[in-house]
Amino acid sequence: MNAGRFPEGFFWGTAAAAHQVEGGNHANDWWAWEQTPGHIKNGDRSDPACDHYERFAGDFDLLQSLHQNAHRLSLEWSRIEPAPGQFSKTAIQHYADVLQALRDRGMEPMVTLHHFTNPSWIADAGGWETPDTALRFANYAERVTNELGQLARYWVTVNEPTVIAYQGYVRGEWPPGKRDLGAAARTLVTLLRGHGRLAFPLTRAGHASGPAPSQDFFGLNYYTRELVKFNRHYGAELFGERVLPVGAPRSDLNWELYPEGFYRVLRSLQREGLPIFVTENGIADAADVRRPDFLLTHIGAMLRAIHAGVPVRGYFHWTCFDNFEWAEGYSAKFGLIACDPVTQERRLRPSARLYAEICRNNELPVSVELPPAPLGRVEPAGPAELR
Ligand code: GCO
Repeated sequence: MNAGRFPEGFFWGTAAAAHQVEGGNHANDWWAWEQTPGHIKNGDRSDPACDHYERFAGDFDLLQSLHQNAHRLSLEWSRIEPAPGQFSKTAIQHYADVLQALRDRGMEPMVTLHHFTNPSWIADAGGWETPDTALRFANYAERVTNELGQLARYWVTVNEPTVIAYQGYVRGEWPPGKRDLGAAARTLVTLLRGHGRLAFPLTRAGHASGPAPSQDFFGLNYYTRELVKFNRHYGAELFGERVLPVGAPRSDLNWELYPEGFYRVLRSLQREGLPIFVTENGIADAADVRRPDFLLTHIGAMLRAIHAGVPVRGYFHWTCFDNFEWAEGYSAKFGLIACDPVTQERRLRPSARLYAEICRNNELPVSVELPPAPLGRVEPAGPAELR
């Protein structure tokens, strides 16, 4: 039913974030957070991660050989602006080299300006709870886009602002480790202001006269659905207790695998009338037993949405290499390619080859039926269900 070709020029790639792959990021709030026992599973730390800061050229060779024609990455603010107003020429040149390396390999870069980490000096000044952070973020972003704007056409301002607020200020499991709904709300407002401040110079819409929207495409990160049921003991989470359908297929992190939801979200974005990029979609699956089916059913759902007229322009699988998965450390394996943080050996999982076939042919090789969604009895999602 869903076999078929994707539109010409469709972007196929993977997504990653600086702190999760680079190694050596010691000047941000996450590195400080990682030093406290109990914060990260197994006491893991983000250095060395995939040592991608040093190995990016070889890594891109590998992704290119897998027929990927695009790549989403993030810039590490704390490297670029290690102290207020002091910009590192070395770091900016490094990212220029990274973007040029992608271009040289025929891979379109998509650049995220903020992917969860804050320079230590931003965290010390109150992080995103402080209204000034919006301005500081805009200053950094303006400098970066001035210097690197010629090398990338696609820019993402802030990755998953709601996750920052939820994990850092509602659940308190990420820095700054607060449980305070008011702080979460303030954080969201500042993140939105930061986005708004710099989106207006960045977007094509910003050059038009009159009121302008603050984006010229949608970036969708889709992993799972979350079902909640009312529970009066869950005040801190707005009375929503997470539940999972009994018997539903799950990832290693206990996230339900639900491709139908991917289709539905894509359809719901159609009315916005903007191009859509799937900026993340993936699964923690160390054994790679569920990932092949995950790829086929989710890419099938995306193709079905395209056939229904949804303007999806590209798909970035999360992720290329197993990497530092925040509070889960190295225990959650999202990579198409396994990466050992000790030996730095890269090893292709079978899914990497399946995805390469899809990228090479710009086509879904088989007809995929979406599995029926179990929705009858539910059970508590359990502690592994972090978001
Ligand atoms: C997020 C991030 C990624 C994660 C990925 C898997 O969604 O939290 O953008 O940094 O690693 O989603 O959890």
